Amino acid sequence: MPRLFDPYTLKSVTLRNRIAVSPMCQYMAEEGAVTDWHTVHYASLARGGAGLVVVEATAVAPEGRITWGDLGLWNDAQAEAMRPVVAAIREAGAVPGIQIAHAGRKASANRPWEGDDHIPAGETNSWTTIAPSPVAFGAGLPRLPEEMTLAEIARVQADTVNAVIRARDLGFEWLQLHMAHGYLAQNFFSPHSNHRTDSYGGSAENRARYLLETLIAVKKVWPEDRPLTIRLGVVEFDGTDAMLDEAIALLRRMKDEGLDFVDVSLGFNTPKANIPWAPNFMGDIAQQVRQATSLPVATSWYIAKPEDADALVRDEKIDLLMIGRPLLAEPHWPYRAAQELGVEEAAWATLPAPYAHWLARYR
Ligand code: 536
Repeated sequence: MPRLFDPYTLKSVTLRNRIAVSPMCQYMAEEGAVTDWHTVHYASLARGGAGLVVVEATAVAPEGRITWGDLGLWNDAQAEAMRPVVAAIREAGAVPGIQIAHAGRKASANRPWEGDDHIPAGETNSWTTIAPSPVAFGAGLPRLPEEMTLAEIARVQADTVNAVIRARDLGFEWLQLHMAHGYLAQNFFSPHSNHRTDSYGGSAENRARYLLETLIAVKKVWPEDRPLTIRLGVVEFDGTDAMLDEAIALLRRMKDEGLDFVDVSLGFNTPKANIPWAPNFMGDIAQQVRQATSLPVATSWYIAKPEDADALVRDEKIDLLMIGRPLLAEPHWPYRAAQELGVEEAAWATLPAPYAHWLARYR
């Protein structure tokens, strides 16, 4: 029976435990580049003891940023600025991962604590948004995106490959392509946002084309021995259940093309969703995806109690826990979790020596 504090190996990568820091946007970048904020933030999370730290959504192109404060990897200066983050994560004993993203029709917004809404056209930090179809998200994000031409689709896919090359050369060992949360890939996948009549729209197969093609293109440049993963929105909670079946069919195709792992998440692609927020509510959905695809999975969302997290791993509903917000409150959540679960040795292994030495001595 696997447990939360057992190591986890995928391809040539071994994590010291099953706890992964979920990618969490900080919106603190300058021109897409890492600032001191990020280096301290990621060092702190890695020192907290997780096995894997996935750096937040990092845009493949300027118009693919959610806000002006998003990280990017569309130029070499951004890659250079990212180096200390990779080093800090590795130095703390965690594996450095990164989420590569394009925000599609949700781009050009204010930072969440400054409104979280679209910045009106013409104002500072506002830019033209692009998506599969000229359909706005709706409440809060009303901007009409421009419909992408076939050339623009190819351009964003090329940008994605170039960002992945930069991530690879920086030494990131775990790649997550962001295909969830109402951003560009999810815009293609969902009939809420994809009304195209060409080969990228219509049938489920056509709506999946952008995602599958992007994975195949990325596979060509991402090293064979490092995990190639995606975060996919598999449920929308919009009153229909077509999406989960379509997601499973897509994941099976992707597995044949070299996908190693899926982080099971939500669509967040319509404001009309009715999400049943509750502790562990994604666990059974993750397990369903795991069983139907035979891919290893992670999930997230309202999993904050160590015993719940350990149970999800023990019951083989998930292979890895992607934990986000509880770590903002308590970066050393893994240490507390190991203590609560009675895994004494693992608890000490989560801590850097200058902390562990003194905590072990004065108890
Ligand atoms: C989803 N979010 C996901 C983001 C950025 C902002 C918020 C992403 O994938 N880049 C979310 C929904 C509800 C609560 C917390 C987070």
